Amino acid sequence: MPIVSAVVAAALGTTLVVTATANAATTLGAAAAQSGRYFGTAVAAQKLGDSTYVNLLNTEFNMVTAENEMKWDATEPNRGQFNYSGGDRILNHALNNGKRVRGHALLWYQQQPRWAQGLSGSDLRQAAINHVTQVATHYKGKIYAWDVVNEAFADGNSGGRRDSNLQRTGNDWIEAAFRAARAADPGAKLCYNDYNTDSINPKSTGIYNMVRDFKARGVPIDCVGMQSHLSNNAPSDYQANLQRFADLGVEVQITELDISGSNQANAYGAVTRACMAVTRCAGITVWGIRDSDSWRGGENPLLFTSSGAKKPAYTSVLNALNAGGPGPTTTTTTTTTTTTTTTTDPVPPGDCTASVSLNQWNGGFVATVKVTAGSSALNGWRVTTTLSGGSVTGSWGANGSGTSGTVNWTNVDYNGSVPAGQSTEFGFQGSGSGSGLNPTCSTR
Ligand code: G2I
Repeated sequence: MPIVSAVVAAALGTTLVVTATANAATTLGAAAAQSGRYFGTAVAAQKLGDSTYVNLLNTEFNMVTAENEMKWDATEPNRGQFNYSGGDRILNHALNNGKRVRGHALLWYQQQPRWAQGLSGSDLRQAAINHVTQVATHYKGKIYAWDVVNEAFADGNSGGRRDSNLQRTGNDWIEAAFRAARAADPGAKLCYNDYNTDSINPKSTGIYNMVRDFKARGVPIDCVGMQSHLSNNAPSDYQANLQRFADLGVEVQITELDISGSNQANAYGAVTRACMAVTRCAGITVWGIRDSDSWRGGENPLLFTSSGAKKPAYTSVLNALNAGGPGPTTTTTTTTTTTTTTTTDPVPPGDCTASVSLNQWNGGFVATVKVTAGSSALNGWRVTTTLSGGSVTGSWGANGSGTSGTVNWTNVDYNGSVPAGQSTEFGFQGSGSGSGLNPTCSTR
């Protein structure tokens, strides 16, 4: 995407939009945000005291996944006894620094606590579903997307499920988990996450068939996570594979990207471009920050060296994000115009105001809405927007009442409290026009 900056001037009562020269973003998160996407990393709680690590995290990324701290063994070490210390630490660091969080992972055949490994049948099913309910409830309103089920399909040519204690409780364990997660946290996107799904192959096709079936039967599923632990290359049909999932009506998210080998920089660029080219590819998460943070010891598969320097792969990702499609709602790559429209509703002191910054192009838009508290603090807010023709395809930081016409947006748990005079933001993306949103704010 040619990055454009815009000048909005009131001239004789009209709005003048001036398209200026390219003005590329300089961090991964900011570059991804230009198209309404995110760029995230896995984070390990024990590294939050390492200043090089934290500086890179805070500067470069706007999405966070707990590398291990939200898994079953960490969160429910004894049956019915929950421990959220590591997960909360990561979540709070992320939210306090304006980042969103992907929850990983509610159910997985690995990293189960010992007590669960010893269960089977209906006892295990009940424990598993209770686990989903409890953890999703603990984090309710704070998680952007949950990996509800991780790695449930077999490698190889069968296209079927992997054998596991969970699978032996009955084939419907996955849908039961998704339904429980939806009931516990209706605001979180619910993803199925797996690896070796980077091309059109029997395993990814097995997952594709499951997602199609879930959509047909109304089982709640919003996204498919492609882990993308790659070596040297992205498969040639990487983008086509993302696209076929997107065409089922789910988002795709690249959830654990790391790439080893001498072609690393090119391969990272190819993966990033593929995501940018797929309307419903919501964002990319790399599985660690520096090479020394990687689970793939010695393979150096990440974007920063062990001492925290940017690698060539970093530059190719950044360039691809800056050059990519204008947003998850369109594949138009030509003219993009950024219009900044600010609408401020006059309100009495103690109330709130809302303004919108709009990035729009032919066929879609991303709206970032700023909510500002008046002379007293807010404890919950509602913003009303009006869509004239366009419709909402995704949002963050607020719950919307619908996708077209008048939409009421209410705060989520973490951004309802706004000190006097201060602001918070939420956003949404849509198809069609985002003009005339005219946001108004009220307290709840
Ligand atoms: O295996 C790579 C990833 C594949 N997809 C799911 C991810 O959740 C998974 O992440 C890795 C973590 O990066 C590792 O850090 O999952 C591993 C567990 O299967 C994690 O390794 C474990 C070690 O095996 C444990 O010995 C250690 O106690 O990390 C734990 C915490 O450091």
